[in-house]
Amino acid sequence: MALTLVIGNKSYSSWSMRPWMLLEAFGIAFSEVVIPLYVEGSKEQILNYTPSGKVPALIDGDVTIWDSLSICEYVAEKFPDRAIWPRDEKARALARSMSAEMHSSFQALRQQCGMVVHRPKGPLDFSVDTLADIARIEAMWANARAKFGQGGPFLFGAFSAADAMYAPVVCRFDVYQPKVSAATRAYMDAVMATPAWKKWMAGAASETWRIPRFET
Ligand SMILES: N[C@@H](CCC(=O)N[C@@H](CS)C(=O)NCC(=O)O)C(=O)O
Repeated sequence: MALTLVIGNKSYSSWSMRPWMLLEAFGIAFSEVVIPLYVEGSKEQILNYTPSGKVPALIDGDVTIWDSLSICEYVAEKFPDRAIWPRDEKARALARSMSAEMHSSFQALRQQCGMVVHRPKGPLDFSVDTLADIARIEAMWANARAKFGQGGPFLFGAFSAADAMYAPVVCRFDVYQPKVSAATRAYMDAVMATPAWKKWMAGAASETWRIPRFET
């Protein structure tokens, strides 16, 4: 049975981008349903697919999985032949910790620098809390790369679920242009060079919907 991923606008929906990038990067076949968010009828449309009332959701036959991180876990279990999480136990533990931290943290960055892929590039007056989030993320990325990044340009060498979880942060850093280290920039460039990234951005560019309150 084919997988279906229900997502929001590619221009704004950072949570949708995560499992979408994962499926694409690993060449896992799926069809997508895009629901324009925050317009009349959006919620009802989402509720037709998932009781959470939020995207993303993955439909696999009669199984519905919602919430970005649990979708990554489901995909990892369903495709054990792919290294969705790093194969090394210690690397995997770190990848999961970093992904969980992404999922539960960085409210300041998320609030001040919403993902708006077409926003003209340039910095804001970043708050102290946003700068602390950025510093924490850079430190985590550097640590993962130093310990486990030898085999490639991604956090754990080869692309993994951790990179998918941080892809919208790469977008935010690229769009809002905080000062980052050369190593951070090199990692961002590697993510932005993936076919999955380019395909997501091409999809976003073809969208006509705009959510005025997200435009900064
Ligand atoms: N913790 C959830 C967050 C999901 C979420 O907040 N999705 C937003 C879009 S990025 C949404 O569905 N908003 C529509 C709404 O709340 O009506 C996840 O990781 O998937």
